[in-house]
Amino acid sequence: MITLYAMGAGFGLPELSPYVTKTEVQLMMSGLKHQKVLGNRETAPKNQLPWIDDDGERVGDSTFIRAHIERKYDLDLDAGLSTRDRAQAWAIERMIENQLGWTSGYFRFMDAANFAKGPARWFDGAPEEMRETLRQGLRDAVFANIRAVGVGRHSRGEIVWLGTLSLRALDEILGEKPYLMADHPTGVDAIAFGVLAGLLTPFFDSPLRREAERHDNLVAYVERMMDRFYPAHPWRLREAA
Ligand SMILES: N[C@@H](CCC(=O)N[C@@H](CS)C(=O)NCC(=O)O)C(=O)O
Repeated sequence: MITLYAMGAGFGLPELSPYVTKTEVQLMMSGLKHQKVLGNRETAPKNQLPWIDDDGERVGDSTFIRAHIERKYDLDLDAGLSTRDRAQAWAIERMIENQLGWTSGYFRFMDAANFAKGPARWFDGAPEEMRETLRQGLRDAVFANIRAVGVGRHSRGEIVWLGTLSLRALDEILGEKPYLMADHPTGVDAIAFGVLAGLLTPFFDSPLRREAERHDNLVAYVERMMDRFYPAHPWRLREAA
């Protein structure tokens, strides 16, 4: 039995973390029996979520988790894709994780209003005298990471511009197709969905969310993935339809 260690639902999303979403969706795609529990970074093999415990085998990082389940259970989440399509899927995934995800994260953590209504609330249960220090510590740590990858060195407007380029690229790649690489979801759709849903959730306002909302095909794509993998989740786009 596989146990997925996750952040859990929140911010209008079925799962707070785009990377946990990626693994959860890929586990659903695989058809493997699994359970999801709340995890803790301190006890995770790579000090990040997601990680899985597969019958005592601990695997950290969404990409290594996918490789593990594909190898161990003889699965291929990109079945039917050509070698060239697989190469493109890998490049798209790297763009989403290494660039778009950070620009999205910037507005979740560095925008004061978004931080206050979102991540800051994780410390509501901490002793009052420690609360602000813990909140500031999280914000500083996330900003150090965003700066280390380069995105945090740019102005807010430049970060919107960078994220917009990735959104335009995804719009072009998806076009009128139902999923990024095929007429059914493949591995890369899991992270594309996770990051785009995190950007489009109405819980947070940001200039990048408004950019994403301009792309009708990406908005419909998130709704399609939500319908397929989280049909019970009250996603606002479903309500509006
Ligand atoms: N490369 C990792 C990224 C995972 C990741 O960034 N997880 C975040 C939650 S969304 C986390 O645990 N961050 C805590 C930290 O970096 O200290 C993966 O693909 O799993």
